Amino acid sequence: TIRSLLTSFVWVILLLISCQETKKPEASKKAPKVEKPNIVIIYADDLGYGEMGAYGATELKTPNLDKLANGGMRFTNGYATSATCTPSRYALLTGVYPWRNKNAKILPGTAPLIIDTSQITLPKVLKTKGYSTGIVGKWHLGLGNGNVDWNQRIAHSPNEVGFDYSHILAATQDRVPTVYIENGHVVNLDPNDPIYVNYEENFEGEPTGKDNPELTTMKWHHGHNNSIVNGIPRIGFMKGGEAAKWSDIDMADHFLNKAKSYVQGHKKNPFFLYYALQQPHVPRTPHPRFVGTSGMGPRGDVIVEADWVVGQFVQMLESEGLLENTLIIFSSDNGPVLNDGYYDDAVEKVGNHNPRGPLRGGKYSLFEAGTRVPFFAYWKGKITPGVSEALISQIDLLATLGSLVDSDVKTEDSKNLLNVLLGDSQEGRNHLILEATSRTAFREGNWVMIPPYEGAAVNKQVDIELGNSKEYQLYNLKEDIGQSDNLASSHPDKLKEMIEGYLAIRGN
Ligand code: NG6
Ligand code: CA
Repeated sequence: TIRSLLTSFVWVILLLISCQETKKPEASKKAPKVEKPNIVIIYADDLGYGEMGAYGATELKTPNLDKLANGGMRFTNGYATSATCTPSRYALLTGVYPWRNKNAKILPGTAPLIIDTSQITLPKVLKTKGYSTGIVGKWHLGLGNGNVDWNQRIAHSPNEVGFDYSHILAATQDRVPTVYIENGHVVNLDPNDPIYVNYEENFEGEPTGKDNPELTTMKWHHGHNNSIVNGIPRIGFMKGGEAAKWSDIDMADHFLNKAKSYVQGHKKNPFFLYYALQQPHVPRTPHPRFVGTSGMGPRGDVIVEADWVVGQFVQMLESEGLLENTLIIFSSDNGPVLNDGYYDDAVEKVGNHNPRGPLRGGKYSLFEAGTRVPFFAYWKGKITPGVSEALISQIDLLATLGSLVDSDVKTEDSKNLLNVLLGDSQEGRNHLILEATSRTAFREGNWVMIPPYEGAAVNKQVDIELGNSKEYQLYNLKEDIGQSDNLASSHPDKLKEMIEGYLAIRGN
């Protein structure tokens, strides 16, 4: 009988094993769809939560963006890590919270590269899986080692942190050097007219916005009164490099053409393109064919222009037969600002358009509009159109896209939210640290806690509430998306829990 017991035992084991084997294919069906699509991240500069039709804009027409947003997974709780550019871009590419790096602040055009060349980056991860990697557009993460000779190859550029190809503007459209840089070389530089850049002092004899207003076609409101290029006074001083200077009004077309030719040159293998638009950051310089199209002055016009370039880019993917095999992610590096330093009618002509949507604050702010931004993923035939309330941050793209290409790359801060991105799950992050000009706040579930900060409540120059208060602030975003009702004193237990959660990540 022991024998018969043993035989039945063996049978049971065999049965179990065979069951498991027949189950396997089913299980893998449920796993995230792992293929190797091309990946494109289109990243706007200072585009607010309420600036696209798909996010509730009524006055501004963004048909091309809306088509992608409504045809993909559109996030209503999608965040940039920060309320300014450099830190958000740092997190997007490295998967590391920018407040962990003291250099991740708005950078001058002469700042050294702030990503360590040995650090993990999104393009590096994709490269290990056979991707070609390119960046076209705004960089703003520093170049060189702090003492760049712009007339030589710049040794520390996007190419040293994972991009095979780069065609960039160094910092911002309002900062010198106002030239394009391709794979570390200033484009169109005439060796007989070398280029020099300095953020401390002017070069002798060079006009500035401050001293030569008669030479400017755009007037500065605050900052922006150093070297004048194309009639626009900039931040920082520059000399020489005449032939290399970009044309502001042609910038959108210029980057679009570079983005298109990058794709066309790399379509045989999977590619990753980081297409970083310059709009609607200042100076707002729409191409003449977009002037007047929004009725809101240059700021609205460059958003219409940005929408158009996205439409053109997608049309190219379609005509190349690449649309079904390309995942497109769209977002913005921080929230909106109207007057960011030039008199350009942004405030005067905004009319009924509400760049921040229902949110409070804007660029530079710890309130929601600083960091909550348009965020959607479009993948024709793969992502079923929908709206997701899941909490997701750009910092998660490293682990998420890593997972998509079958890499198990991890950082402490980046979460693999592939199922969320593809719409198979609504379970996003539990919590997120929000950052604005080195101040931080904590979101957990639907609650957000802003610790006390010294400093002005409002930045008067840009007319934005920064989120500073001497008191703790606690908001329930589910009931109060506009953050009008501070519940800190009426909900002491919740406040305590939020402070503990915050300190556990942020440290004391
Ligand atoms: C600020 C500039 C602002 C903009 C910003 C960077 C002044 C007074 N203001 O210092 O115009 O350039 O930096 O914007 O100079 S960001 O989107 O790149 O972070
Ligand atoms: Ca920005």
